[in-house]
Amino acid sequence: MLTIALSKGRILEQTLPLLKKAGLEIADEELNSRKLILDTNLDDVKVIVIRATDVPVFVQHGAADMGITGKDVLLEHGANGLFELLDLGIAKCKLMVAAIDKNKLEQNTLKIATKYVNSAKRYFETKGQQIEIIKLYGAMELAPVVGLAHCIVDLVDTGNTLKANGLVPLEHIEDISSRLIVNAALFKTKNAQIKTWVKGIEQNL
Ligand code: PRT
Ligand code: MG
Repeated sequence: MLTIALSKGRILEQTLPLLKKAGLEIADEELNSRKLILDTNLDDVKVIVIRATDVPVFVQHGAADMGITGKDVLLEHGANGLFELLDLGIAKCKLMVAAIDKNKLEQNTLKIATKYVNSAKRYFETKGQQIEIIKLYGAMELAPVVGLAHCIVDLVDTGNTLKANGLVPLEHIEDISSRLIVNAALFKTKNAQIKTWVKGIEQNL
């Protein structure tokens, strides 16, 4: 049996066509049900659909053999107990620094609102910039506007969200896309089965 952990939301939408091309299908009635473990067209493959941030946790602990989640999530989680096997090239965006104006970044201690605490720390550390992190779980764009922070570190795609809130993208931290990850130990014990899936997906990218 192989269990694959998928990220719900926008990543899932773009993942399903990739899996289908590799021969794995999940019926709409399964996807639309309230079940957390979904049957597929294959007897020996099950799928769990969970939050993107939970995918590396399930894979790291072997509760899922493989998983698909965003690079942004993996940068925060760390590589402990898992391997990143494929860049799927889906759900692409950029991790960026944004503020109301460029000169807001000129601070002795820069106040940064973000949910990407580790990535933000790493980025500003290499720049030698002293920072204070204000951890938020959503609506980051609000923070500079209400004076909670000097800037934000967040994902940017079209830039429309920033624009709508009077912010401008200023510094590029990382290119983000979704990745196929695998449990490091299970990659050895289930190597043949996992490699077959990796090849099947890779061929159709
Ligand atoms: O929303 P919820 O808290 O339930 O879960 P989630 O945010 O984890 O799920 P979801 O479905 O939003 O998917 C998140 C994952 O999709 C991220 O981890 C990324 O890997 C990937 N992704 C790709 C994005 C974006 N593009 C993206 N643009 N995730 C979020 N955004 C948001 C961004 O945070 C900002 O609010 O979209 C807004 C910016 O978009 P533009 O087009 O206005 O620039
Ligand atoms: Mg979201």
